[in-house]
Amino acid sequence: NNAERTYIMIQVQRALVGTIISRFEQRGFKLIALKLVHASTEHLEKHYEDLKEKPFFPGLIKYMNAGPVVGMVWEGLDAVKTGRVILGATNPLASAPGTIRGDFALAVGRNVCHGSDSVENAEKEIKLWFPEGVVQYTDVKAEWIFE
Ligand code: YYY
Ligand code: MG
Repeated sequence: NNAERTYIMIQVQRALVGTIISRFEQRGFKLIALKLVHASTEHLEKHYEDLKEKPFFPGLIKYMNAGPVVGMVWEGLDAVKTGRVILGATNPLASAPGTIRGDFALAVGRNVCHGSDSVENAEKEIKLWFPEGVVQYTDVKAEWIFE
């Protein structure tokens, strides 16, 4: 699906915002929403609600609330799965070099970025972070990227 959307979120403190945006731009995705926020714990608990029984949940919320994040929505062919490939495996130990986590992270609890894991969760996350909606425009490079 050429119009699939994924929600990608990055920790600002590692100073990788530009790098991560570049990788999604260069791959051919279309940026349709972006914001810099210091998310509340309540908001983050909603975002990660599927994980609330996990032992690492409190640490995860604390880490994501410790500084600002950039949240964005990228659109394009298989955006959810390809977005996850660009980010790498959850545990940086298993992330291939060339991925965000494989290049810039070592510890699972400090793995820099979030990416939606299914189309259904992407839709939920996009609504949660961008209740005002995304930006509509024509991606002029699209016909050079999609058949
Ligand atoms: O989707 P993804 O971010 O790759 O992993 P999730 O299973 O959704 O977990 C979210 C987040 O929680 C993960 O990126 C790091 C953290 N985490 C952790 O600190 N320790 C674990 N054993 C598993 C996940
Ligand atoms: Mg996840």
